[in-house]
Amino acid sequence: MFKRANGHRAPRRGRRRLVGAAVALLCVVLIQSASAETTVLIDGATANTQCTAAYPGTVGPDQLSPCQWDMKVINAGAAHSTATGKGVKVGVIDGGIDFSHPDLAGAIDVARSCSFIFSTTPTADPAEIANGDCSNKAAVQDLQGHGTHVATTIAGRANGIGIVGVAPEATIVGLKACTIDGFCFADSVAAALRYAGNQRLDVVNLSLFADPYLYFCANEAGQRAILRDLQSAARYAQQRGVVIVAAAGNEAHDLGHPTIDEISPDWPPDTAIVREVGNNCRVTPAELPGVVTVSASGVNTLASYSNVGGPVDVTAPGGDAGQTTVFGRGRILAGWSSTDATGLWEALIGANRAVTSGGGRYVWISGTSMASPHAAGVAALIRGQHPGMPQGAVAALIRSSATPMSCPASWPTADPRHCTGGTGQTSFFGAGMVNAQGAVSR
Ligand SMILES: [Ca+2]
Ligand SMILES: [Ca+2]
Repeated sequence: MFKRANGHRAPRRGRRRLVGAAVALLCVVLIQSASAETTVLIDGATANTQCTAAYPGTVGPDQLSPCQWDMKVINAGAAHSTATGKGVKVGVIDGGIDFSHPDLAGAIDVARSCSFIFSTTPTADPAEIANGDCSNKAAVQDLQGHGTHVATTIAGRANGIGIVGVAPEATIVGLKACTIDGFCFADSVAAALRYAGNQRLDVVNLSLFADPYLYFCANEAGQRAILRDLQSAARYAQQRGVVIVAAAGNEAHDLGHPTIDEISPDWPPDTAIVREVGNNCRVTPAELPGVVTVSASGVNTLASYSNVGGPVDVTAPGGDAGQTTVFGRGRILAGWSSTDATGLWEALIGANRAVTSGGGRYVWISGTSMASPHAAGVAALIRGQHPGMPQGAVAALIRSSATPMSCPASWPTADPRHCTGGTGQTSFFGAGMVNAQGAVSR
C-alpha cells in the first residue's frame, strides 16, 4: 500500500486521489482532507455509539464490535458458539505483526514467527532484515500496520476491547515478507511459503502481490523464472497441508481477460512500462493453482477496486466507502501497529479513521487485503473443526459453504469488469460470500 520509496503514483482510471496507493500490499488508503473539527483520534466509546447508530443490529462482545458490519455479513459471531479456531496456526505473510497489540495478546506464536527480509531486499528498514534467521524476533515487528490489520481480522481476541476476529482463538504466526515501504518481493514471499510448509501451518494469508511485477508473463524468461519459483513454493506448502488464501488485487481488472499492466516493474523506481498482458501473464499468488482467491465486497456489492475473474473462489468484505454515506465507516475496522513509522497512523487520524480501544490502535481501511483474511479466518474455523482435513478439502468447503450471490442487477456499462455466471458461481463473487457459520455447521 503506502510506498514511500517509490513516491506518489499518478491517479489511474477508476481511482480517486491516492496518497497511500495500494500496490504490493493490497489495501486502499484514500486519505481525504477532513475539516479541522473532525481531525481527532476517536475514542472507543464514541466509535461504539457511532457504529451502533450506523449499523443497527451489528452486535458483539467487544467495544468496537458494533462497527464490525463485516463480521455480521459473514455470520462470524454466530459461528463462535461452535468454533473459534482454537490452536489452529495461521501464517500472516505480510509486513509483520505488532507483538504488543492488545487484541493479539495470547494470540501470537512467537517461536514460529520469522522475517524473510534479506540483506539484499530493497526498501527494507535495517531493523526488519533477518535473512530467515527466526531467532531475530524484533525483525518481525510491524513497522507499518497492514500486517496487524490482517492478523487482528483473523484472530482478534474476544477480550472486551477492540474488535473480535473471525477465529478469535486461532494462533497467528507472523511471517514478514513485505518491507516497511510496502514491497513484497518474490524471493521473500517464496521463502515464507516454503517455511509455512516446513512448519505445517494450517493456513496462510497473503494480502499482497509479489513484487516487482503485478503480472509475471511466461513469455519473458526472467518473469517466467520468478513465476515458476512462486508456483513451486506454493505447491510445496500445499503438499504439506497449508491452505493458501490470497487477495484478488485492487486494480479493478478482470483477471480472466487481462489487457494492460502499467505499474510493472514497480522496482527500481521509475522503470515501469505500459505493456499489454494476456492470459500467459499471472498475478501471484492470486492466480496460482489451488489458492483460495478472494474478491472484495462493500456493504452492498462488489468493491469499486476489486479484481474479478476466473481465479476468484469467493468474496468477502473488503469495504468500500462509496457504498455508504456514513463517513469512513464502509471500510473495515481492525488493528494497527503501535510502531507504525510511516506516518500513516497520523494521516488516518487526520482523516477521522483512527480509533483507540483498550490502549490498542484501530483504523478503517479497505482493499482486497481486508477481504482475504475473512476467508483465512473461515479456513481456520474449519481446520479447528476438522484437524485432519486435507487442504484441498478445506478450500472446497470454503466455497461450498459460501452464501451464493448473483451478478449485480445493475452495473455501470462503462466498467471494464463484466459479471458473468449464474447464482452460485460468478466472475465477481466466485461461489459467493464466505459464511463462517455455514462452514462450521457441515
Ligand atoms: Ca477484542
Ligand atoms: Ca483461486
